[in-house]
Amino acid sequence: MRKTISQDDLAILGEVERKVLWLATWTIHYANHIRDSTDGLKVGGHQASSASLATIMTALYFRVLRPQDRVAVKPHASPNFHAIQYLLGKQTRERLENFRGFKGAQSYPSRTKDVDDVDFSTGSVGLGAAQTLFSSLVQDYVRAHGWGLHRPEGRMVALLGDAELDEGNIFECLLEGWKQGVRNCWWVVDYNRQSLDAVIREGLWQRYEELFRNFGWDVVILKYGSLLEAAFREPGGEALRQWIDRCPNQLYSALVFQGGAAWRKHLESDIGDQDAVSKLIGSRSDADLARLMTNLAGHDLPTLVEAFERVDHDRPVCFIGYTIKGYGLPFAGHKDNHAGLMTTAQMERFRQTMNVRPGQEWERFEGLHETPERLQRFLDEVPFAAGGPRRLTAPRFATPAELAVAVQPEMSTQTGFGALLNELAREPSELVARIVTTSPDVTVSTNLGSWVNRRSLFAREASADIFKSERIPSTFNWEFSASGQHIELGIAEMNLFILLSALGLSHTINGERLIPIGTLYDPFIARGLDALNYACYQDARFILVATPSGITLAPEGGAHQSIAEPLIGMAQDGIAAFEPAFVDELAGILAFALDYIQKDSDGDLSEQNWLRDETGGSIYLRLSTRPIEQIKRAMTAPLRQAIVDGAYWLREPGPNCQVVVAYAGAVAPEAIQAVGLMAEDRRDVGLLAVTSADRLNAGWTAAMRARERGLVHARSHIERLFAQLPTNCGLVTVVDGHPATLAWLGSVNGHRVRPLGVEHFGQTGTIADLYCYYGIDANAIIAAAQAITPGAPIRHLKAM
Ligand SMILES: Cc1ncc(C[n+]2csc(CCOP(=O)(O)OP(=O)(O)O)c2C)c(N)n1
Ligand SMILES: [Mg+2]
Repeated sequence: MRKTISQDDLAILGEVERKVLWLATWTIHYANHIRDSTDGLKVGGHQASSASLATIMTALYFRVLRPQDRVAVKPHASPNFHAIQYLLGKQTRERLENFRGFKGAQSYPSRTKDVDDVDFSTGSVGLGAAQTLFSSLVQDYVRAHGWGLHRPEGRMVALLGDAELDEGNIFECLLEGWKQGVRNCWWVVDYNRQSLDAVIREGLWQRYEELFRNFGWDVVILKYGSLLEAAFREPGGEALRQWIDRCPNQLYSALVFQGGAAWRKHLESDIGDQDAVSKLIGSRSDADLARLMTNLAGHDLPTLVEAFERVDHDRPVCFIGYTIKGYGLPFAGHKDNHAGLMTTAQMERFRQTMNVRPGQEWERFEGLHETPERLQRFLDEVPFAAGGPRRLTAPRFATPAELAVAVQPEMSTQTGFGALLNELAREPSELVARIVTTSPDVTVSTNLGSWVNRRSLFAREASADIFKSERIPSTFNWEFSASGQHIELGIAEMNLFILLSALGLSHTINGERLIPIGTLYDPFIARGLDALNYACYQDARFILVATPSGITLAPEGGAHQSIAEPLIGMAQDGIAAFEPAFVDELAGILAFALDYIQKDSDGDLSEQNWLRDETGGSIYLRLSTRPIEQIKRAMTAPLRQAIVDGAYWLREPGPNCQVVVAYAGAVAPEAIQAVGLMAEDRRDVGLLAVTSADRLNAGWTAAMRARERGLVHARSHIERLFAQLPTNCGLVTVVDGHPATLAWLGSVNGHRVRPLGVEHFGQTGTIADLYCYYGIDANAIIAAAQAITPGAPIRHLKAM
């Protein structure tokens, strides 16, 4: 349905646009020149970038968007967003005054740090746009399963800078979106032809247009505004159009910066003395000529509103909106304007042109022509803001205390994971119905195959497995249906993490909770790391299962063998990392994980529980393909708790303990063997099974901080475990990963420590070859123990 905007509505929208530009510009100026508490780090990139998007954002937020729509805002347009929310009464003056300050409005829109309803956190360019695409897919997933149908379908909208399209993840997600039939997704490109350093290449829009069309998107090029379009219809207008169409980006930018007289000079000398067009140019003052020549569609409200409202389908749309970086400000168009900041004198002039009286800078309606009553009525009726809280909530699903799994005498954690999911897949519970698995082309090799056989693949349109209908035997049944619970992705790991981010925010975006589980090979976490970081930053909730891992993946060799990932697991905020050795441990951790990812983190974090478990988070399980002998034991509640807290004594150290071996993950057999072989030569040896270096470390750090703040009784799990250890015993730690993962254990009580692990790229070989070569086998553990503890030589130590 084509709607046209009335002159009345247009007038008021124009007033609002002025106000958005003013408030965003003033907010940045205030932070730098008035509050002046930015530690010398002046705001770069905000003033010009915000001005570039001010009109587009005004058209969207105050006219086009609906409460069910969700938006990812280009990082440097954050001041516009906060200004818009301020006008709508959702942002405070204090926070604007404190823009970029401690607890003030954030430099880049942040779901977790801002209070004004940011839908998606942005900052790392390219990720916000992809987040909207995957959020559209998640919305479809949710609705295809029959959930949330009482709510209207929303559009997922990204406002992105033209230089963001340089990021590879953009293309990865476009391809995936095409495969999955993405709908209801709008990308609005702020085509100001400037990035941070430079003016961009000529004709990029054509590349974009072809690219988006190839991926099935509708492309709407918004080039000229209504003034220019009207001028083109005047006599001589066609010559003007040809000139501007051919004008190189650099020259156009330079003329924008220089203003009316420069436009006239160039136009006259380029077009020459042609009657009609000379008249067209000559009839305008310098100021009018400048206004005409900079009247690009991205700064023209009627054109924008009309273009947005004309869309009457749910196919994805890319709008390429021509804009001017710094539009309306003195450095408009200047190629160095990214970090440009208006001087106090320039701001003073701008204040006057905006009719803002000194001291009235924060007044919402100051300097506008419409009456405050009329403006307020308009704001009260803005459709986008009419829907109540934008953050939705969803109830938690009850989780079982224990998960069923048949533990074989020998088993790997990866096999255990497959078996656990296979068992879960049989259960008709609500929780299991909400599980959605996904994997970047490693579904079968990460052992999700039997889960997928039972729960099938998701697609909005069903399709049969031809191998099955042709009766060709196959272990896997790849049937697609709208009720399927596995989303099969192409190999791009960035897409995995952005999809997990979108799935993991479904409770708050769609009001429907999902339990996302994503699998990939451990080394390829690095491939999607920034997307993982942003997923965690916006508090998305998911379980990441990374397998295989480490040099234990022996024959695969070299860089396929992950080294740094345990440290990533420790250092990455928002995700708790585990590396179990035994399948019963994994079962306990997975049961914990299903509950943990559903906990909510509203309100201040309490340090009552040193692991901040009350706030929940995501989970990372580092698993292995190495089958190891399982321990026959009954799982007790205290053992389960210790596993979840990060460690337990597999063999308690005696009162005269000389050595403790602390291991994590697949090297358990080596640690167990080494302890057995040392027993005759070292007293009371202890064996510590570490299931989560991350949580052990986090609890320890938090408890120390709490004690320093006066909570003298604060104790962490590792401090309790080490409480009885003699001070002079030695500590050997071993992990198939970087040795720093466990090396810190020596600092807990000041024990001498020898950390074993892998510091250099892997090799092809057998597990035995590699454990020996990198020094994480039983012999290396014994050698380390001998080196750091006094006493007779350990008899079983082979000559190395
Ligand atoms: C992944 C990433 N790399 C680099 C940056 C630093 N950076 C911030 S904005 C920007 C250029 C943005 O250009 P564009 O997207 O065209 O937006 P504009 O400044 O024109 O508004 C760069 C390189 C970033 N934020 N994220
Ligand atoms: Mg740009």
